[in-house]
Amino acid sequence: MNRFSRNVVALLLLVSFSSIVSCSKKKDVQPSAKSDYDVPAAFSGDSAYSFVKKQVDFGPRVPGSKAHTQCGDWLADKLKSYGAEVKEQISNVNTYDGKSYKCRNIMASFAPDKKERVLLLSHWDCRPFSDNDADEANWRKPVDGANDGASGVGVLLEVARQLSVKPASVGVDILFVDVEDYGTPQFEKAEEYNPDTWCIGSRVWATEAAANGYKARFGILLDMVGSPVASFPKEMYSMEYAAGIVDKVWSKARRLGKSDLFLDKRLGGITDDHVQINQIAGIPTIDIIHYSESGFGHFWHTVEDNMSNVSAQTLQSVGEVVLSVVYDEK
Ligand code: AHN
Ligand code: ZN
Repeated sequence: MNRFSRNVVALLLLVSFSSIVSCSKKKDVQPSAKSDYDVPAAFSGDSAYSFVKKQVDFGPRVPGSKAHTQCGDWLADKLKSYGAEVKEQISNVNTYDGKSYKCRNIMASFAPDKKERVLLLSHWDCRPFSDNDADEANWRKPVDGANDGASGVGVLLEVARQLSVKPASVGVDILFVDVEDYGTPQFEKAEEYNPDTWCIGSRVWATEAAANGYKARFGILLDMVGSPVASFPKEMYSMEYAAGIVDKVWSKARRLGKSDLFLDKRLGGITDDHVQINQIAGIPTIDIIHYSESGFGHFWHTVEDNMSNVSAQTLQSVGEVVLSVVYDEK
């Protein structure tokens, strides 16, 4: 073969190879029609994972503990470092056991002067009890809260980092609420289930938001979004108060190929922070929360809620969906 024909063969190989590649690519990424596929926002699941681990490394962020104070300081500093205006709402609250704690809600505002806003939130405190543990000896130990608490916060810290690089068209408020997970433990047999013992920080925040006339187009709560075997059904209160937002987020997830996580299936209502935001502040807010007919996962409210039950891939998927929804708001 002379040099010319060698070049022709090489060129032909290149052309046919790239057409194979582009052909298989099209098959992989296009579920049906061309317009049915969205490009996801840039988001690093590894970065989110490192933010989850950082929180867990402080120790259980139980109200009143040193780990709680240290982690709260770190969260506020981190949000400031991304250029957000950070405000803290400190109040004294009483838990089911009659104890009093300093409740510390932390809110970061991106583009605080914009009228059109989106609210993203997670709880950052840890449950002081592992009352769902099979071993009774663990019931009064706090959870590490890798999935229950740290996962949502980790995703939202990475959202904040991305917003510092590429701002959204609308203003974005990232809210970390405190004292969500101090609800009456199962071992307090005398106590009736009382939903008011949960979600104390978000109730404080929503009450002040209502008084101050705070407005946002919608809110998205992230709760337990890190499990390697996560599934997010359409939660009942989210459907009741904000069906259009559920549709917006689940449609985005479908167009990003994440329907294995964001299930097209309705399931029962969960007592969670979004209920407070809906009922008290009147902001249509949904809950992206991992649960199924069998509960919140085998590690939920046990000493197993640690980094071994957090996946960078799940964090990546949730972050891509949420941030892509935010960037779509004009
Ligand atoms: C109850 O179990 C009552 N609510 C679930 C909300 C929750 C607890 N999220 C995290 N921990
Ligand atoms: Zn919990």
